[in-house]
Amino acid sequence: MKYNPSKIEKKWQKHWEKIKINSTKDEIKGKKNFMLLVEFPYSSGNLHVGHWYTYSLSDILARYLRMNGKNVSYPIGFDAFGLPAENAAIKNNLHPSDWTKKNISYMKEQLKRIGATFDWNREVQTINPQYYKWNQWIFLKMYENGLVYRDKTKANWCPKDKTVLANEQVVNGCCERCGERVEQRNIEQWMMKITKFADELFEGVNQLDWPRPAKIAQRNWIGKSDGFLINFSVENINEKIEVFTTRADTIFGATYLVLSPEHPMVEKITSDGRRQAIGKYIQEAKRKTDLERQQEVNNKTGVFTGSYAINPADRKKIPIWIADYVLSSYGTGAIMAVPAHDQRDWDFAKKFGLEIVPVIQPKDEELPRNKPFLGEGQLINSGSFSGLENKIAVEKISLFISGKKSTDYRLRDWIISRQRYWGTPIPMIFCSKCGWLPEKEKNLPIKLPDLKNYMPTDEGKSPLDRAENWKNIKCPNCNEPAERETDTMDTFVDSSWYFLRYADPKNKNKFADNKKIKKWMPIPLYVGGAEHITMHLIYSRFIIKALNHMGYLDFDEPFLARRTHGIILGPDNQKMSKSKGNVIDPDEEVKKSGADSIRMYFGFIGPFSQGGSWNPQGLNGISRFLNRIWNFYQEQIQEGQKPISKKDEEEIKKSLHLSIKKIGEDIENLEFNTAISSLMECLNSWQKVEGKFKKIDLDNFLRILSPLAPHMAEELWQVMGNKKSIHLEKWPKYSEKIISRKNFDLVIQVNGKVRSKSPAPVGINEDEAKKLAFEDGKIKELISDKKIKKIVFIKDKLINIVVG
Ligand code: ANZ
Ligand code: ZN
Repeated sequence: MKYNPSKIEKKWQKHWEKIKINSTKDEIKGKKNFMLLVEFPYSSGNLHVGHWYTYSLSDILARYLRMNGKNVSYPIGFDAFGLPAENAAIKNNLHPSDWTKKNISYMKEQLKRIGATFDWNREVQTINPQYYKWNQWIFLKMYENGLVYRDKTKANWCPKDKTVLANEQVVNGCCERCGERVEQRNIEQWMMKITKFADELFEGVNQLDWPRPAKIAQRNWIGKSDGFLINFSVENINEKIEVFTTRADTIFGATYLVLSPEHPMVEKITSDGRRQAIGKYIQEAKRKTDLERQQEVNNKTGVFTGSYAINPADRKKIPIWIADYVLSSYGTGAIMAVPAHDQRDWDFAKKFGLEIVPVIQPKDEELPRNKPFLGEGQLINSGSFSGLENKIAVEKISLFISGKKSTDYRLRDWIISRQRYWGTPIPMIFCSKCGWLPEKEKNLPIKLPDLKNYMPTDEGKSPLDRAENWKNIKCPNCNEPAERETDTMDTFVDSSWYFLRYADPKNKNKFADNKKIKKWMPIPLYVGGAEHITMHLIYSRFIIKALNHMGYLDFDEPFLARRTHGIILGPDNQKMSKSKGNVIDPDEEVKKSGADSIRMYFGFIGPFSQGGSWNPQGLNGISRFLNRIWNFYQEQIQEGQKPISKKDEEEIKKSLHLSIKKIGEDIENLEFNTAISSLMECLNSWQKVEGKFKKIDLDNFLRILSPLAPHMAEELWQVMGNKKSIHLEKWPKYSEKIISRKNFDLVIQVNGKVRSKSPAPVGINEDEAKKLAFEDGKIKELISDKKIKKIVFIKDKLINIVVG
């Protein structure tokens, strides 16, 4: 029989579904639960190669863990609200609902074709009102607990997508979704108070088993800084300006102060002659994003206020400036500028001719003349502190000028309102008499109305504003006419807790039952892309901490371990894109080569964390390998073969057990490429041997093949006469003794002359050595009809057959 994947794969996929290999009970006696989480796909299109890569390789781990006694749930769902889906729908001239539903049903078929053992009973779709009801519920609970608030702030506005974006969704000043340059608009927004958890989010990273870059990205995003608050009094005005600095040691070099244009004291300290210039400057600063303000390296702008402050260290008079390189949203919105030791301050001082006073002398070198010195050294020009190591001076100086210890974070609160249609309605009501009121819990879910015209508007209003019947309601408080909030939620709210729902996807009374959550959470392993290193992972950690803080969860980190997968590039080593014409259609590939070949090829392409480039030859190589396995078993089941020799059996067992060990370890470490190499080595050494193999060895080989090529392994398993599914089998045990067994070349002599050599395990006895010698073809011939007179055996060396 020939290997025909398209014939066997469908058959087994149906069978597995029937015998429920993949649907997990909440509890199985004697087994530990393990929820293997993979990021659920956006349903803005079909599955692309990247999805297939992640989902099929993670499935290898899921199957392996099942064989190793874990009660594994491998759930999946669809992240179906949001900008990308809505934009794609508009482009395709379909209602977002029709578009996403169509995608979901096609994606489901695709997911089944990979042969992945997804736990379909736990499927979640974020567009299901029974799902987003809990977005609304979480929002209301957070509102009750002061973790949601409304504020008019400078927000990032994407002119193309016509919506506000969170800071995390702005990459280098552009919309993360469409690449358009983001503008600043002052809009009232719903915000989630992620900053309340800044320290917990920062410290919590330490205990996580995550890739280093992911941990670093989390810490950088939160941006914790330990420093001091220092007061500068203003000359002739009874006011103090507080600055935040991490470098109290440099205070004797502070030659001017800078306030951000938004600083509340600007008005007060501006001298009359400077008022006009300052007013104009403030207007200009308003148009820039924080990022632009920080990036303007060569073009620092600013204006002098006309006022002076007193440096508390040496009582010197220093000018107070206003400049937009100081942000209002960080520290106190005011700085002491030390141009000799800070690049931004240096640029500014050079441009405006301000004084530069060096206060740190580097150890064995001169102070640079045309740039600031940023390193460590000894204090100079610093009164009684001169001579101290600058690091040691930090605490001493801050004591001297009565600075207050203070920690600051770069993290900003999360703006979650979007002026777009395709999202969860925000469950708030505005009454002109009573103000903002939360929707009653019993009215949830507030369903997204079906709108014919869902196109975004230019004036920053949500399309839901057109849903008159939906929008206009009675105030729950005074019964007068009131209006629903028409903004919808950022999709990242939907995905910040979806994994909780996997524990109990159909629950009507809670986002998930506590007992069930306990059985599965926190998630032991989360597999996903490097692009989610901040947004999704920060938001999820935040929402879990918030739920924990409000008493709804008893853990506060959702993902104990995280592994990142690489990406699959096109055959030309470029990122796949339609315009480059290098897109690989996984459906076509599966049709041609079968899911098992694709799975194994993905595994083989490179380390999972790095991905690799698609190479048709590589895929052919894997298909040939699978064919070799197939043909090997076809030969093995034929009748009338001689059993293999004892010696060969030793070799067979050794390479098999080595593979059992290696493949197991590799799969656990998500190193599928080396696992597959080891399987190849095993088959290579097996194919050097002729004769009928022992069934137990043949069965064990299929067991270790089964997570990698589940369909073929199942088919051959049945061909071998086994009845139950191979995917209910245990991972075989290897024997350390067999693996570590060493071979030596047993020298075989006849009448004292070396006639042959045979690999033999170290320590074999005379009888075993005799057997090996008599099995040897050459020796057999030489002694065929002769009489054996004597045998000389030297352990671990030689055997000499004396014949007459
Ligand atoms: C004096 C000084 C001297 C500073 C020196 C740095 C170097 P990190 O570490 O990122 O937290 N800073 C404070 N508030 C700011 C704001 N709102 N906008 C822009 N810059 C601000 O940075 C802390 C440093 O950033 C602070 O320490 C302050 O400058 C500046 F040789 O104070 B430093
Ligand atoms: Zn009212």
